[in-house]
Amino acid sequence: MNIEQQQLLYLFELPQEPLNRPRGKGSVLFVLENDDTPPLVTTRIAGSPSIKLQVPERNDVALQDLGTATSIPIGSAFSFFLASHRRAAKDLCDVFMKTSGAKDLMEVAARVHGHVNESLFIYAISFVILRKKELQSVRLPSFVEVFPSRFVPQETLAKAQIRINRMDPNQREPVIVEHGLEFSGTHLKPEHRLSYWREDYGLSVHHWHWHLIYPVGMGVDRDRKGELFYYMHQQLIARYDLERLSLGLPRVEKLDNWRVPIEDGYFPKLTISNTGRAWGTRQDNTLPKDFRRREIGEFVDITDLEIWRSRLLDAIHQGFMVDRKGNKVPIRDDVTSGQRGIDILAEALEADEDLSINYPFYGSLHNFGHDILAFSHDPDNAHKEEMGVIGDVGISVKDPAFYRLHKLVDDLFQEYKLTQPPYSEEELSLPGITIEKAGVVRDNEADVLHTGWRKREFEASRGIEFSGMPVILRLTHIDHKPFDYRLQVNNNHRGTKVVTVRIFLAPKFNGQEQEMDFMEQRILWCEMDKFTYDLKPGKNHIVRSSKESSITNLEELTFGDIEGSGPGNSSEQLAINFCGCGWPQHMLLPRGRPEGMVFQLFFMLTDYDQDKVLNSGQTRRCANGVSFCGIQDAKYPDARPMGFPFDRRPAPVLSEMSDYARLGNTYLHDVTIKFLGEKLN
Ligand code: CUO
Repeated sequence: MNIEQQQLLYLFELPQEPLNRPRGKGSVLFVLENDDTPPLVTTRIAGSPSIKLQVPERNDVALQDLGTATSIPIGSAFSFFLASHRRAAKDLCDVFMKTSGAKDLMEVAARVHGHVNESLFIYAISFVILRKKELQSVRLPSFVEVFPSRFVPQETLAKAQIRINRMDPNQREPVIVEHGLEFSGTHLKPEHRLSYWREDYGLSVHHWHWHLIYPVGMGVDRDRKGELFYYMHQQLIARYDLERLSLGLPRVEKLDNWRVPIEDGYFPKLTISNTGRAWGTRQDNTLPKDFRRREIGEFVDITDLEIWRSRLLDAIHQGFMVDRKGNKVPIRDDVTSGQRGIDILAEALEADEDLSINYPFYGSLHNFGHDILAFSHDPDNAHKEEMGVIGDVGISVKDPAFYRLHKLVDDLFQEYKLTQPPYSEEELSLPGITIEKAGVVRDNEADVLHTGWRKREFEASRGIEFSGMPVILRLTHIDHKPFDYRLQVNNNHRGTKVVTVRIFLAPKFNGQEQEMDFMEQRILWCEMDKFTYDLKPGKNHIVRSSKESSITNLEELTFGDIEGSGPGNSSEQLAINFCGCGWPQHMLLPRGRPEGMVFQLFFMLTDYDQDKVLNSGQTRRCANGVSFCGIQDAKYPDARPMGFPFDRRPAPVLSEMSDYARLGNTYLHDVTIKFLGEKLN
């Protein structure tokens, strides 16, 4: 572990415990000069710390300099969907951003630790590490280990503590806590059959990390940020629908009527920031109400959401938005300079108050949508209840209502996309290049893929103090057997041709078991991979591993991995420039069915000369998840609209998938996905 990493890693450990408690399994101690917090009296941790991190008094870090950062109570929820909380985050990040180097940041952060909300603290320090060039080598430990209480019910964690209290004090064997498969409910309600997916640890971590890189209201204006908000969430909804169809459930329905009760409740049974404070719950058939939280300083009416949606639809159908000065700004995706229409629309819809073309007029439909749902059980604080998880940027994906809200958001984006001109045959084809054959191979078997359950372990005792005893979380999650894509491609040019290979997956049949038409299948195509390839003249055999996917992240790095003592192949992971963003690799495939479910793979080769963007030798910090996360400090690496070629309606001459498949540079192929449950090897 390098020195920068060592200085910052332990700020993530035990976020709610005073900093003068030992960390790193007793090997690390922050020594705060002139600190009056009483030292820890009882502990089972043997030996004395070998690493002492000295924290001098910092007169430049007075609490009054933190602005609104101290306004969020310690132990309560922190929501990036609330403007007042975003301001608090901005104020704290500004203080941290002024530091130079890991030691300086560690000292400042250590002085702030314990004075600000724990979730806000972890957010701000993560935000700064990801943005500072000099901290490039510092890795963030898994969110699961920092906040285990966001993933495992309080009752289960409390039982682990009771076991420890009754154990022989000399025992050093870790206590194992199992969690899954039923997660938050029983199968009595059909929606609970998908709990394993919504409550997957990797999905929450992905969503948390994505919003950390692409935040609103933080002065971050990254290349095509708005478009990526649309695309990443569109793909998330498509993948959710693939999972629903696998289970025989209907596709998710948009939440477009806020005046009727929301059928599905949600009871997370989790606590906030490892404290005893519980997340709010929502009963079945809760009627959304106007949001009136004086203590947070935020108010919004259902009518506001309706007005903003209507204004956004007007803009989409009229082809322009109106800026703060009353000027008409056209929204189109086929522009050669300036912002694409999808970017302008997304910044107004999400909404980023600084980047929205007209925040007072178009409002903040998506953010306040989260808030109204998060507080629907206690909109005016009459019961002093905490927000629901849908208010938390990490674990909002656990709540079924999240998908209904985001289906509404996606519906608006799709409405816009349908106004864009279809791609011509010329834009879709690539003369001289033919895919002869393409498919997948797993364990020497062609075109049959396997999914099932696996288990993954994390150290809960890195986030929660269990009297100094190690506690391991063993989480059950969906996974699949790795496989290879294989393509046989003919290059009829005389020289090498560089192409982009695009691979998508969609179900072949809809909920009524009918073969889907183009428009039904269009928004269900999930990106599986995208990479460049140098085609030599003549025949080419391309083999690509599913593990290399352009959308996925490698496995989560634990504290142990970063320290070099983890069970995984940490050296291999750390050798790669790893930023932790990306769809979880273990969720790359939809579940399929025990008897097998037919999906279609779509392969497409396009001209890299037209796809490439000029990044002028920028160093690539993150090697993974680029399709959903972009590249740090560089432009998004594909000039085409995100989701190409399925982001638009088809041209009349190419109205079915079979028309697409007749282009030489594309290939459509059936594949079966079998769910093996516990038998996945
Ligand atoms: Cu990711 Cu609503 O934007 O949760």
